[in-house]
Amino acid sequence: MSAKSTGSAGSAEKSSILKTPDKSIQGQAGLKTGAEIAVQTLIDQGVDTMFGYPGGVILPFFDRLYDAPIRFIIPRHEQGGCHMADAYARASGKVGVIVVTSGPGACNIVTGLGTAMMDSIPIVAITGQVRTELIGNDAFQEADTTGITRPVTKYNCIVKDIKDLERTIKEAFYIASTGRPGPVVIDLPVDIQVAKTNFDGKAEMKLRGYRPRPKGHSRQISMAAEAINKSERPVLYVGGGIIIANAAEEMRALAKKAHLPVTMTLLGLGSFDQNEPESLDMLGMHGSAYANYAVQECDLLIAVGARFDDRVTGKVKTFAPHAKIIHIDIDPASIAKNVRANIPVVGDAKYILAEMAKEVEYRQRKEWFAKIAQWKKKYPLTYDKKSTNIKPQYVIEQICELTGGDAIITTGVGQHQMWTPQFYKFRRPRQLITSGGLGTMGFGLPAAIGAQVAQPSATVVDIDGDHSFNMTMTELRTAVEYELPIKVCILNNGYMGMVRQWQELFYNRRYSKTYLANPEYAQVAEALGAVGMTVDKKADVPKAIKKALGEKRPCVIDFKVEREENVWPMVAAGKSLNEMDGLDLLESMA
Ligand SMILES: Cc1ncc(C[n+]2csc(CCOP(=O)(O)OP(=O)(O)O)c2C)c(N)n1
Ligand SMILES: [Mg+2]
Repeated sequence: MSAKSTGSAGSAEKSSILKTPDKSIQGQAGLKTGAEIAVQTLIDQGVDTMFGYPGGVILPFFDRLYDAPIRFIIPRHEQGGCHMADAYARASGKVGVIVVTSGPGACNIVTGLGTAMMDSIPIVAITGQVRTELIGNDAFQEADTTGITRPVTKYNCIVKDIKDLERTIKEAFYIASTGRPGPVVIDLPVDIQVAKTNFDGKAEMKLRGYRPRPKGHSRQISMAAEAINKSERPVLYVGGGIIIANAAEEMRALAKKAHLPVTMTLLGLGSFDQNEPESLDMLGMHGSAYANYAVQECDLLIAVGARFDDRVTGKVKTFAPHAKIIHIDIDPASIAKNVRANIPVVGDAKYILAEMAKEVEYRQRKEWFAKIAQWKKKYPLTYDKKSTNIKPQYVIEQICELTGGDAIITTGVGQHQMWTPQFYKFRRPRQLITSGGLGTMGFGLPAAIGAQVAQPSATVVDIDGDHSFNMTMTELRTAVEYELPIKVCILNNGYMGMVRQWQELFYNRRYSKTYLANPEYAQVAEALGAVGMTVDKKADVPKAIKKALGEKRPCVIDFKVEREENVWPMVAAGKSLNEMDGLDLLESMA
């Protein structure tokens, strides 16, 4: 095989990933192989970028990619590839595409699919499969891919007849990207990839049972607007759905027109500029005290594109006890699943919020905003700024400052993931890319790669934990290979910090199995072809960040941060949202 097909660092590969498709590879009708049909249908769906890793039973498909006008990114591990496709989707608003082989390849994307499923991210995954006649025989590299991926996909299927292939791919894109989006797997046996049929690109979808309803009921919308007009103490609580629906503008207009304080979930961050006076920042387990208090004392909670996750609600029984609840969501199954809804509105947030905005009136709500201002003053999100050690929060503040609050930020999972929304002030949708629902360690680095592929001119920073980075650090080589200038900032506390925090608080400081000695990350980075830096003095933090921001190569900065810092405030699992620990500490540092 040539350098082009193996994806080595050869110049042919580098130039091919920059190529944007300008022409169809198979323009005319006629007999085509399954592999040709699959690749052409993907191009017809607007796909110009794919992630994937080859193997035996997906070879006919990969052969079609040899000279196809598609940017193709090969990760070092299929899990990384799936997170890249996911982050590509989150950063671009398009569908992410990942192609892998059967058996081990398909099994390796399960975590990535689960991550996308929990956060409603549109991915189409094509998995090679053994020949149809061998299925069920324990053939070499056979896995029951549809069985394994059923609970982590919005939809999956196996194509057993080449005549169904084009239609199935079109349906996959439609299902992945409409309604409440999610990942779709198409399992594609190798014999279907080489079979031939007539192809004209005109197959129609047959999805009788699947009909997302974008328009909300007009009476429900009016009822919601009326409730807002009557409310003395409203809170707008928005989730990732607002970003997925591209409805941030409509939400902002509604919040401004009706004068509503806005709190966001981890995935909703960026939908409302955190620098705006109405922003209450994030709510929930590690949300701000002012957001949590506001929710507990509000008389009206307007939930949009959010699903009342347990990390948001705390003890459900005592959640927002005085509030009437409006719940707007495209997914009827999400409404009233965890928390009662007084006014449910099923539909597309973009349309519904625009309609609602027409009917709402401005109200001053002086007392309510004064109360919120008091909480903000008393319990700010802060930390010990006088410490001479490198506080992880300080590093994030510096990253925010030096990127002008404008970078795309990805994260791993743990304490650093919670400090990120506390100390980086997000301004716009698709700026924070993080695994919310599944909480997948190892997401940050491949996500930064996927985001940089989607937004080549953006500054992309992965704020990572040491142990999260450990899980997928091999992908640093992928960033080097494709010359993606991502910046990885490891908040290296040596610990699996978030788990250590729970052990400190709830297991009597018995740090059982949460410490592992790490490698020198700067050396790892250099060995993989990236720039590596180590920072162990507070004064060097801004210098290192500036240097990384000016680099064209991928960079890794290993910040040796305070090892036993905790995330505050904290609503312990099962507690009510207003029962926060750490408030005294925040108050003393206010
Ligand atoms: C794949 C995976 N395994 C285990 C966990 C459980 N877990 C949550 S946070 C965490 C520790 C994270 O450590 P690190 O990445 O160093 O971040 P820190 O909390 O120290 O900032 C663990 C083990 C997880 N979320 N994901
Ligand atoms: Mg750590």
